[in-house]
Amino acid sequence: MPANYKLPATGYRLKIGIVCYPSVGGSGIVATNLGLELARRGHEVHFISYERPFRLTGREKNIFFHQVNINEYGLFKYPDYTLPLAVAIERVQKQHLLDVVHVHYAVPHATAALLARRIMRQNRIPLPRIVTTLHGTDITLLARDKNLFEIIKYSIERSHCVTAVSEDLKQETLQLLKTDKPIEVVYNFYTPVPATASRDAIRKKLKIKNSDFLAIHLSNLRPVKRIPDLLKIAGLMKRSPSFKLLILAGDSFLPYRPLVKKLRLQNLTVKEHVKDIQNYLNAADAGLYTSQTESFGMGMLETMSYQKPVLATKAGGIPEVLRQGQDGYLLKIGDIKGFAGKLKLLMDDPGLANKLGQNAASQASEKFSAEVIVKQYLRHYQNTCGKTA
Ligand code: GMT
Repeated sequence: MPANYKLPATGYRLKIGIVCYPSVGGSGIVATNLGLELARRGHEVHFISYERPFRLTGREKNIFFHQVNINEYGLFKYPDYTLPLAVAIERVQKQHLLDVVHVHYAVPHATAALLARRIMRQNRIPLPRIVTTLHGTDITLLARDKNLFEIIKYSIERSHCVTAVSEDLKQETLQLLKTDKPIEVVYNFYTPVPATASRDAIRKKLKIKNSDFLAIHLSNLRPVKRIPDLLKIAGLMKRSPSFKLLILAGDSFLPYRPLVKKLRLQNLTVKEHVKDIQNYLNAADAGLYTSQTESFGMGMLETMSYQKPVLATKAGGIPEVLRQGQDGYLLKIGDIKGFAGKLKLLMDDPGLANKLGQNAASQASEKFSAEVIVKQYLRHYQNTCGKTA
């Protein structure tokens, strides 16, 4: 570690580049919050992306944003992002001499960072270390694509440090890529934001009673979330008139409208692109997640942070986040009746729902807080930088 990074009180002041998708699901949120937490601890953070992550105002101390400019040349059928990103990383390195470039997603981010490093070497610029965090989709979906497999494996194996957001994702990566690359598990973290609207005010807005039982789901509605299962559960719950389901959709709900009509659902409210999710989580009674797979499950963690019990599928890394019978219940994928049964159980026993919700919030703050997780990333950065290139 170069001597000039040592600060008397806070230890090393690292210069960290963060490459992420600014607004895609949980990974963008985790990367942005990580940058904010690092900056708060005195490190210098440089975000490199095609857009400023939406949670950044541009006025935060120790945070810089570098935009990747993409040109669409008529000559090429498809615009390319990897090459301008590599050039942007090289440019930032030349100006700021980063210690670490932390990329979220192997492709195209780690690939671009590795390419940038080749250019830096050629240009005799000091080299940063590459830390790659796997969030799931790059393995569970993209690595199964034979057109991408080799580049994903290469980008992971050539990174100086690789982290995965759950043990399940780590194991899946090792098996699928047939690699013995060391992978560190660093879970996601979430810091709850205080609600700015009361439970009553939100319920009034949703046109539901205070006594209604409100289950909440938040996601980008990708097929992997099994939204039809969610709707079928709401269909079974028509027997309990006080049951209501709220979906906070990160994408258009339109494709699911025909099923809503077919099931004649009157107990469903959908809100698209909500920014103040904390107000809705605060006003809910439980979380409902029916995913086919989930490397971690940020929506679940967010729900748990607001003291709500969660019902979710026993899939991927979810059991590492949600403890069966303690924070809520884990059910088989597609077990519509099972989900409805557990919802009924929580509705009939508010004491139980409350206890599970309290446990969920403790689990969220003890295992998945910024306090716990940011330290782990810093340790990996420092270990990685300590080694010679
Ligand atoms: O799930 C998605 O569709 C989005 C994707 C993302 O890039 O945010 O989510 C993945 O990363 C999240 C953050 O680490 C995890 O919480 C999600 O479980 C993971 N999604 C899947 O594995 C399907």
